[in-house]
Formats: sequence, C-alpha cells, structure tokens
Amino acid sequence: MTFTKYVLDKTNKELSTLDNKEIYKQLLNYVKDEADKKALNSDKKKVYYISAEFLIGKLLSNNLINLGIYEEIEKELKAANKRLSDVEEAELEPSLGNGGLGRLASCFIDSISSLGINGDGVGLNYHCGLFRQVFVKNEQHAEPNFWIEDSSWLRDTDVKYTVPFKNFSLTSTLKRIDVLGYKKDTKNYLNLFDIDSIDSSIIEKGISFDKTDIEKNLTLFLYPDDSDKNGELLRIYQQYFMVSNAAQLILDEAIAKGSNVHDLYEYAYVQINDTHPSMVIPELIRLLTEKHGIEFEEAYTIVQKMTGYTNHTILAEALEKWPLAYLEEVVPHLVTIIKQLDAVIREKYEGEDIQIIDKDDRVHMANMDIHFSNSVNGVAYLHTEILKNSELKHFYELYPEKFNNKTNGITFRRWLEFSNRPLAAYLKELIGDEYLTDATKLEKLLAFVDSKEVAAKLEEIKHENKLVLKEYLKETQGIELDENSIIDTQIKRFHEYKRQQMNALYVIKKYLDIKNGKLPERKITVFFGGKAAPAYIIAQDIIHLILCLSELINNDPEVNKYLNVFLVENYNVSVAEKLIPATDISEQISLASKEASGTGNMKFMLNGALTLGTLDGANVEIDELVGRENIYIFGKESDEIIKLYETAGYVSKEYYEKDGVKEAVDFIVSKDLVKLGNKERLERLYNELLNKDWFMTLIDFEEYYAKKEEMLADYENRELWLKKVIANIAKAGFFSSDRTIAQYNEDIWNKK
Ligand code: GL9
Repeated sequence: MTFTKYVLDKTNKELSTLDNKEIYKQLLNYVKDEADKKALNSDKKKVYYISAEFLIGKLLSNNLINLGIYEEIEKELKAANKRLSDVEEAELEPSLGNGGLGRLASCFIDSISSLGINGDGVGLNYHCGLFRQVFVKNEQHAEPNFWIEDSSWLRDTDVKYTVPFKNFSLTSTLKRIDVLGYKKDTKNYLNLFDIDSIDSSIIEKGISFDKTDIEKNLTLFLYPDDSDKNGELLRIYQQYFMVSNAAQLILDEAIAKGSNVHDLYEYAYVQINDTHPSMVIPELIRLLTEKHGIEFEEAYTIVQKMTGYTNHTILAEALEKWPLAYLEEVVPHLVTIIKQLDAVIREKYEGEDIQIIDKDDRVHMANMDIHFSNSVNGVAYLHTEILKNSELKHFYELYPEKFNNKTNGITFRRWLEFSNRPLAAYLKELIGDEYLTDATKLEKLLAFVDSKEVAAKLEEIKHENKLVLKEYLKETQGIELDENSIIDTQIKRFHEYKRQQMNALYVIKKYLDIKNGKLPERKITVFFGGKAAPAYIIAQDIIHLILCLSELINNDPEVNKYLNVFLVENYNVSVAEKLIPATDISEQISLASKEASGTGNMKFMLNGALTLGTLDGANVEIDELVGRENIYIFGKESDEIIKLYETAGYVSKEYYEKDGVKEAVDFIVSKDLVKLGNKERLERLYNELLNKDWFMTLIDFEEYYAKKEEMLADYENRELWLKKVIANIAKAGFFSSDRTIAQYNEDIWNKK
C-alpha cells in the first residue's frame, strides 16, 4: 500500500492536510508495519553487543533508506506539497549515547543487520539520556534531555526479569527498537532495559537529583555524575542492572532454542563494549552455577568461550576499577564470584599488575575481561599495537592468541546515502550503487582523479551542502554562515587530549594576524561542536574560551570579514549530519597515542573533506590509504610521546617561550577576552597550559599552525585540492562498518 493510501485509511484525511508532526507519526507507524513483515534473524548462534550507550540518531530516514522506500516516500510527500526534510525535523533525536563509542555501537548494529547476522544490541533505556547542552554567559549548562514521546520507535514487550541487589530487587521491563538491515528481509533488535518505577520529578536544578533513590533514578541519565561515592554506586547499580538483564535474556533465548546450558557458547556470543558491561562475566557464571547447577570451573570455561572484550581507550580514567567495598554494598552475590575468579588467577600467575583485585581492594574490570574472555581487541591498528606493546603488554605476553585488531568503521547508509544525498546521487551516476553493499567499490572513483568535470561537480555539491547547513544553522541556532568561506570543523567530545585548546590557540593567532594586517586569502569559518562532562572543569574552561573568542571575533568588523568562529550548541548526530557534508577541513589533532581510533575522521573523508591530523588512531590508516600527498599530517609521533610520558620529559614552559606560542597563550588572559568572560576560568586554563599541560598542547602548536597555513594555501589551488578530495572519497571504502563487522564475525564471533 502506498503511504498516501495508508494515511487515508488510518486517518480519513488527505496527506496534504496533515502537518509535519502528524506525518511523522503516520510514517512511524507505516515503517513499524513494514518492520513487522520482516523475520528475525535466526541462526543458531546469536551475538549480543552489550553497550552502556547507543548513539543511534534519528531513525526515520535511516529506516526508510534501509527499507528501500526513501525516494518513494519523498515523491509522495512532494506530490502532497510536503518536504521529507521538514518531516524529519519533527522527530526528536534519541539521547542514548555520548560520543564515538556509542555511535560506533549504532553503526555496528546497522551493519550486523545489513549483513544478515543474528545479533542484537543490549543496553538501557535512559529517559533523559545524556544531558542537553545550553550556553549561558559563554558557559556550558546541563539540562535533562527528555526524548521519549508517546509515539516513538520504542516497542513494549512482556519480557520482565528480577534483578537482585543487596537490600532490594527491581523488576525490569524490556523495550525494543527494530534494527532493519539495508534492503534485507530480516531484522534484529536493540534491546533496552528499563524500570517502571522511574520518576523524573526527582530532578532538581539542572541535572541534579537524589542519587540514592535507585528505584526512581536508575534509568534516568546516561553517565550520571560520579564525582562522589553515591554517584559511583549509582553507576554500579546501572551496570549490574544492564548485565543481569542481558545474562537472563541470553540464557532464556538459548534454552528456548534447545541449549542444555553446558553448550551455551554454541548459542551466544557476548561482545563487551568497553568495561561498562564487564560484570556480565561474573553474572553469567553466577547464573550458571546457582540456577543451573554447573560446577564453577565448567561455568567460567563456558563463559570464556562466549565473551570478547573491546578496549576503546588507553586513558586510565576510563579503565574502571570499582572498590570491592562498593560492589559489596550493591551486589554482594557477585563479589563472591569475583573473589573466586581472582583466586584462580592468583594461583596461576604472579605479577601484581595482571591481578583482578589489587592491593587496595579495587576490582580491575578490564583485567577480569582479559582473563575470562577469549578475545581482546583494539579499535585501530596503532591502538592495538599500543595495547600489545605497552598498555597491556603483560597480558599480551600471557595470551598472545587473544589479541586482535578491528579497525572501526561507519555505516555508509547514514553517513553518505542519507546525510549527503547530492554526493550519493552523483556517485551512483558515476560508478553505480554497489558501494552501498560493497564499499571498496568506491575505488572506481580513482579513474576520475584527473577529471575536471568531476572536480567541478564535487565543488558544486560541497557548495550546495554549505547552503543547506546555512539554512539549518540559521533556523536552529541563529548562526549566520558565510557559504563562500572555507569550513574548518572540529566536532567531538571536549577533552584535553583531543586538543580543542590547540585549535583555539590557532584561532587566536589568526585573529592577531588579521589585526596586524596579515589577511587570509579567503574567509575561514571555524566550527567547534561537542559536550564536556559536567565534572570535567578544564574541558568546561576550554568551551568558555571558545565561546568568548567567538563573541569577540564575530562582532569585530575588522576581523569578521575574514574569520568566523562558532561553537554549535548541543552537538549531536543530527548536527553532525549537516556539518560533515559541508566541511572542507577535518580537524583530527589529538596528541599522538591518545585517540584510540576516531570515527569522525572517517565520516569527513567519505564526504570530501581533507584531514588535518596527527599520526594517531585511524588517521594512521587514512594516511596509508590515501598517501601523504592527500592528507595533512603534523606533530610528534606516538613513540616519542609515550617515551616523554615515561621519562616525564615534557615541560610546557619550554614550548611557551617560543615565538608565536607565547602571544597566543597570553591572549587567553588578555583584557579583551577577560571582559567577555569569567576571569577565574580563563586564568585557570592559562595556568594549566603553562604549568602542566598534561596532554602537551604546546608541543605541536607551531607545526600545527604551519600545516594549516599550507592547507589554506592549497585550497586556493582548486584543481590540486579537488584531486585530493576525489582520492579521499575513493579510498574511504575500507572504513565501512560492514567491513569491520564482517571481521568481528569471522575472527571473534564465529572463530573456527
Ligand atoms: C572511544 C575513543 O576515544 C575513540 O577514539 C574511538 O573511535 C571510539 C570508538 O571505538 O571509542 N573510547 C571512548 O571511551 N570514547 C570514544 O569515543 N568515549 C566516548 O564515546 C565519549
């Protein structure tokens, strides 16, 4: 049935008489009805991708694309005088994720479905999710982000489990979102567990609430503030709730399919996404021993055969170590199992750094994962090498066979087919649409590297995308974009290692250049986007600096003809979908060794932006694929940085004293800036850079500035620049998440 007819049947109204919100609701139901016609994947073994976050983005268009009806719906709406892009605006973006790790999980479930693999996502249904970011007086404020509406993609089920805690237990409910593969007859689920007793009325000012009221707060927020003990306990409650539900679901589904539990590993594989779901290991062991009467040793052997751990970072702060005493307060029944596992390892191996429970009675979640799973993977080549050779060296010596690399990927259905419709259409004209299911086919584009016609068309598409972005930013954020400027974009979580502060120093230097009469050939628009964790003070200070610079520069008539700086508010997937296709320069400037992979870098390259980056994360692989003539690499390399950390050899003052660095850093506390902002914040940031600078901003600043200048000059050579653009798009195929998932499936989930 056509959608037009469907609407008439359901509402007795003509499509043309509905408003965008009403059309959205009808489309939601229409898609759900289509999804109901798809069978679930049903291979014997099922993958469970457990993750604290799934940054899924809006689902309407993605589902229309995967169902293969996007164009048809667009046509019908047009006939009714409606625009699909306006209807898309009626959907609220789900707030179930934070950054790259959560977006990766979402690309992965799309690819799992698109490859017809039997595999579900498992997580929590946070009602307010990650906070909504608002700017007040050039500072970030956090507000609850309610995203669940009466009609949404969530579907109720009658699955319920009891999750036992020390002093009480909670009954869960399971909500599901259909995960449709690209043009597939089969589907999977994203399983999101929740509680019925959730109560958002306990939220006070901003996003503060009573952290001890677990029955009301458990699934309110993703990553609630854990800067005090009650916050840490709440995180443990959330994590255990997630994995206990997951473990019960896994056992139920396997038994229903005929498992006698001794052979559970033939029915299920659990991918542990970072350490948040690590407790699934002891929980599965607990259920196998207590509920199914299996001996302890057999139980952990079964679990070991069916679990794999993915590490996403070497930053110590993210490798969770829960105090045994806290676990004792929340889940004493799990502590018994964890102590037994610790004893098994202590008996076998010496060496304090590989034990599960350390001398201070903290449980190292990653260590437990590595011992009691069969696979440990990093998320880019360099990252995995660093895990093997330094971070997890001792584990690698024990278990070389467990370690493997799975370079991250992105789904091209969302990050090209949907977000860059003009480019996708043109690519189809040039090389066909095979690249949507076999991304390496993008290499066919290499035949056009010297084509003036293709170059001109790509330039035209970029311009068109800048106009779309301009309209969007004007409507949603009141930002005035000059579509004829070069767009230079850094979008990601705010963190010192990602070095937004280095980009801000560039902006300062550019501002001073312009003030001194050194004018850029073409106007530059610098975009930042990202949230800072509410407890991360320096990251908030960096946001403050950028907002102050933005106010100063955009309002200075001498400067704003040549330079604009914007920090978009509440950066999320929807904003990324607009910014990336319009961008010329992709900022990937982390301190080498610190960015495990990055996935934004891949999205930009696919959309025809050139990378300005360090040899870090997946940038290393981009560099190798496109060749040094098609990427802008600068800065110290990871070996050197790792050595500097080992020898404590970095002294920021030595770099500060250099010409050009000092004036930029000093400007942070200049009168001009301080009058627009908060003196305490700016001084704190200034002192941090001068006296500590743990992530070595100043070490690469001069090279960074010079490389960006080179890039801006190259941009003026349109022929040269566009050749590079073509080479980048052509080589992006490797970064399809279909490739990544095929590798997970072959090397980990169904290893022979
Ligand atoms: C991250 C890494 O920092 C990224 O480099 C990587 O691309 C992604 C996905 O593998 O994982 N690890 C991590 O903890 N986050 C990442 O983005 N954090 C957030 O998602 C906030």
